Amino acid sequence: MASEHPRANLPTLSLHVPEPKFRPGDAVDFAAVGIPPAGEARRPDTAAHPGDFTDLAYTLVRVLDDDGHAVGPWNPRLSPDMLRKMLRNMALLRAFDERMFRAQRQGKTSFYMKALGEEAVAVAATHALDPDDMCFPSYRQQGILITRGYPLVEMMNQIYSNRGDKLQGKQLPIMYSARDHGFFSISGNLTTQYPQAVGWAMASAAKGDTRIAATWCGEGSTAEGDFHSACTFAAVYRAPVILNIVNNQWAISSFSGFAGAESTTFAARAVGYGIAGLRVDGNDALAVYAATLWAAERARTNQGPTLIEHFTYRAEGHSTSDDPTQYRSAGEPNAWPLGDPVRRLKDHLIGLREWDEDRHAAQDKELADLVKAEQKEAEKNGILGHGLHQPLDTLFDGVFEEMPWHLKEQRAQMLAEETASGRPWDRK
Ligand SMILES: Cc1ncc(C[n+]2csc(CCOP(=O)(O)OP(=O)(O)O)c2C)c(N)n1
Ligand SMILES: [Mg+2]
Repeated sequence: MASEHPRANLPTLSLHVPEPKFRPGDAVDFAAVGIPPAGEARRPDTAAHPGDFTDLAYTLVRVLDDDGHAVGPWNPRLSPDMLRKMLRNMALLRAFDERMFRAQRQGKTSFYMKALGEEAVAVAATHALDPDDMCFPSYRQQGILITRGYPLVEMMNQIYSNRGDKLQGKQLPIMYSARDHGFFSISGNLTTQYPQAVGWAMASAAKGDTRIAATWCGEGSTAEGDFHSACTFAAVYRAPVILNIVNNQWAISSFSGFAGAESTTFAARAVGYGIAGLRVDGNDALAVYAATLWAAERARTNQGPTLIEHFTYRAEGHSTSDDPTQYRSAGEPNAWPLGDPVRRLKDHLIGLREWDEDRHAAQDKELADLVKAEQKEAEKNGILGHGLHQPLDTLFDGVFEEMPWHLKEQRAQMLAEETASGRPWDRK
């Protein structure tokens, strides 16, 4: 006779629901985060087969040691001038973020996202790429534009959605687009940039071009289907693309465990696809630079894609709409074992006797003044809440090369209604 439960001798099934180690109020100890010594990871030839160095997906490529020395086979041996340039761009990114965050708090824009603690990821990678390589970023790689010399005032015009905004207020603040700087339009829909980057890289190869593509997404975004279809295409066609995962431990209030971090590394995703995979200390500008240069060389010589996990930490809230004290321990940022990327590069330069604290403080002041001056310029074009900055009829521009008939009709209807309402649309 059947028992009440069809298989009463088996345990009932249950699900594992990940839980972060530390919640608000908890003391933080990151000792369980395995940090291998700098200089330990091997550096394979760029022509090596991905299957021959899968170990690099489970360790950390690190160049800067705890004393600020550059050690091991990944040391890119950059000139002091180059190191100073990189440091300056990272510090400029930090100054820019600080100022724009404050502008949001002052009600001058509706939204901002900082990259605090992650400055090395975008800045060092951009220095290692060629200026005409095509970037497909997420919303946290404003360091690409800053490193490529995109005018800060243009970034601010976009953040303010003002008269000077080249995107005519059509994008959420910080979702830049700069074709002439090799910076693809940012999308709020997570990970759409991945298949786009792979498609662009495939087209570059199909046309016999020499330019490669690079893309970035957060660790949480690797859970999107787009991530996986992009990896399949990149692997199958050996597309000349660098696939970056910025593992900053958090996806708004969800910790990395919800995207799979409890079971394996994000770089290990590469192994299943047969893609070259590297796991890199994302707070070490020299490691990020070296890994990107290595991946770029693979792409340029038709060795195919490389997936790089940048192991880092999001030191502040997800965006100006977020309050991280509600879901994580306030002790986390300071306890993060890989330190502050700006301080680590600064210490390295000081150790080389190519920099000092006074010069650094003077540079910080100079950069803060520069950002302030650019902000003043941008604000001449308007800020949030000071009326409509773009004529209403531009609402329909710039989407289709030729406007379809139904949009023409809608535009005409909108303008007719505006006129009939007696309120002039142009309230600049
Ligand atoms: C398809 C989609 N799903 C959800 C969201 C909402 N959302 C915006 S950012 C974000 C977290 C992303 O985290 P991660 O990929 O780790 O990137 P990070 O913000 O840490 O750089 C989420 C869930 C979205 N914008 N698009
Ligand atoms: Mg994240």
